[in-house]
Amino acid sequence: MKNTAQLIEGARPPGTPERRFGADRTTLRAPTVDEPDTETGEFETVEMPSCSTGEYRAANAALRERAAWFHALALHSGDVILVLDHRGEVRFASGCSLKMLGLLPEELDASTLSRALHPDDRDRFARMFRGLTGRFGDEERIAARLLHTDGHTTHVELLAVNRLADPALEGVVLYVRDVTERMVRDPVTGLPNRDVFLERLQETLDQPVAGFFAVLIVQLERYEFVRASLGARAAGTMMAQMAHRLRALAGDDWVLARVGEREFGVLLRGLTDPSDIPPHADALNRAGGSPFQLDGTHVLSFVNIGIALSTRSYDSADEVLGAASHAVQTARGKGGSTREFATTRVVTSYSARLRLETDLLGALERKEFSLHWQPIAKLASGGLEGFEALIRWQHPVRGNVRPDEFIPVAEESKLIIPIGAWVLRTAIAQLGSWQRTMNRSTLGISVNLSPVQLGEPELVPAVRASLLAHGVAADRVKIEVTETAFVERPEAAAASLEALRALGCRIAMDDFGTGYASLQYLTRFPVDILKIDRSFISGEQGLLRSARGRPLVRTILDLARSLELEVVAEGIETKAELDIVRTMGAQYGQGWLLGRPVPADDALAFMRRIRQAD
Ligand code: G
Ligand code: G
Ligand code: MN
Repeated sequence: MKNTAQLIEGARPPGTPERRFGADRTTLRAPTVDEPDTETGEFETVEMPSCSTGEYRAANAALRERAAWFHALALHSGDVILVLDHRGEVRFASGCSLKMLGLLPEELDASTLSRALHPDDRDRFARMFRGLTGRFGDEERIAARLLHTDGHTTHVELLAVNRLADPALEGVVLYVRDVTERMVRDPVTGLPNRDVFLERLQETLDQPVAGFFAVLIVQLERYEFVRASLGARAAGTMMAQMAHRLRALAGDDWVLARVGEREFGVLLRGLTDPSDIPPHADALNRAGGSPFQLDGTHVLSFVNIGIALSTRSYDSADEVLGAASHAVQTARGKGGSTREFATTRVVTSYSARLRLETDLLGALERKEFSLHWQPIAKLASGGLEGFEALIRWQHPVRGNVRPDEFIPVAEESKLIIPIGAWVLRTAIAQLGSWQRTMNRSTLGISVNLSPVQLGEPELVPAVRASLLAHGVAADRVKIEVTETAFVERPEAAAASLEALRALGCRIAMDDFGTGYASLQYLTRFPVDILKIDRSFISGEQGLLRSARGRPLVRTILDLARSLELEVVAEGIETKAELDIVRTMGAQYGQGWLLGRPVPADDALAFMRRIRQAD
């Protein structure tokens, strides 16, 4: 690099105006060019002493020849060099720099560099350049990205040297070093690094394909112990050996990376069934379980795995990785080679989350929760089937906090267990009271259950106790669960739902159609009712807005009929939507057209009104 730096100082692109050398600048030296003179075999410098016109001309010719020689050398050298004028316009580019940018020599123009710099790097470069042009002889180093004409990005380190006041050059020389490899690859394991993983993950989020994806974080245990006892090199070897095992397991479509000091990231794409994941997780577990050979010793270790599924809606790659990291910590907390699904998006910042969690802790005692009730109609007769209970939280400072915001936090902290128990108790008590007031024992309710509540031993006894206490028949209570419950806790979900059903409750699959592999679950789990997600009724994919809307809803209804399931169409907002789902044969409907969620008193008033109308 240094050699070429000095080389270029002597180079002058052909066609540029000849420069005069002042008395004190009569020598053009190429001191470290280790190229002997072809004739004498000696290293030479071109001397230009003060001289006569004839001598001067001869020397000048020699110089020009030499300049052409240097120029050709620079042009064909393996180095990536650009020479910019004081405005930052390209005056010279070596062949390699053209190759790096994907340009033909004739495509080079003054603005080549400003176009080739990644848009996010242009300002920074310009600022550096402006600063540098005022300081002759100074150099600046800056990291940037260059865009190839085929669209790919090269990570480079730029060394800019100000030779503007050097009459032989009158430019800023830019040496470009490709550091892509270093930027994208972890040198210890040879795997792509965290940045690359996040980039690929973001691409996957941005361009959804069929199926869903999962991010698994594999955390190697005993890494710290190895580092502390055998040293950093041994710890690196341990990671490298683990990486080797992971590569052997990786399918073609896996994205595998080192995402942390002792964490690997695995991105599995194009999954069609969540049951695809456990075998992979088991294989990863086994890979971590065989001994590592470190400095002649065998070290036994194991891994913990955190899993985030795209079935929960994440906005950014960071968020997915955060959720999987969080899950790995939970898994670790349980001790000994476990895996854990992320139960939630990790909400905003930890401090905000913690505050919310602290507030939630006292919310039950302070009686800040209430239930709102949204009517569910029988579509054939237009009569009232019942209500869905929807929790509301009146926060003392923040006011009304949406369930979408606090339920995930409650799930993660397991506070959803007492909160969910309160919802069930309160909802069943309310139903008992309404049935008596309205003298209508057929009135029903739906209660949403979090996956976290499934598997909780107190769940079923508590429901049974409430039903008895309020004289409510179990078949008037529907338990709504989302597909997530089946994915994340299949055994617990199946056991709890079977027990609730044995009690006489009915099970509804909520938000049906938004997940995947739903069909399998319908046969594997006890389900009585499908709630078609509102996005298929009134959303973008809905009945009136998308050509796919109607066939989709019709297919779900056909499926439900053949499996003898009842269907609730959610999100009915207009008369047109109501007519369509009714004609298609959905038994029940729910949505703003039929009634918004309202407090219990309003729900009672609503019942009285429609009874009068009957
Ligand atoms: O009301 P709406 O904004 O009301 O509800 C938002 C989400 O919160 C819905 O997906 C709904 O299923 C969920 N939700 C509402 N009430 C409860 C509840 O009592 N328990 C659980 N687990 N989820 C609820
Ligand atoms: O996930 P679940 O089905 O439990 O969600 C119920 C949520 O749907 C509540 O937030 C409720 O307020 C909302 N909701 C109910 N009916 C409609 C509707 O017709 N349109 C829209 N956009 N949301 C609705
Ligand atoms: Mn629901």
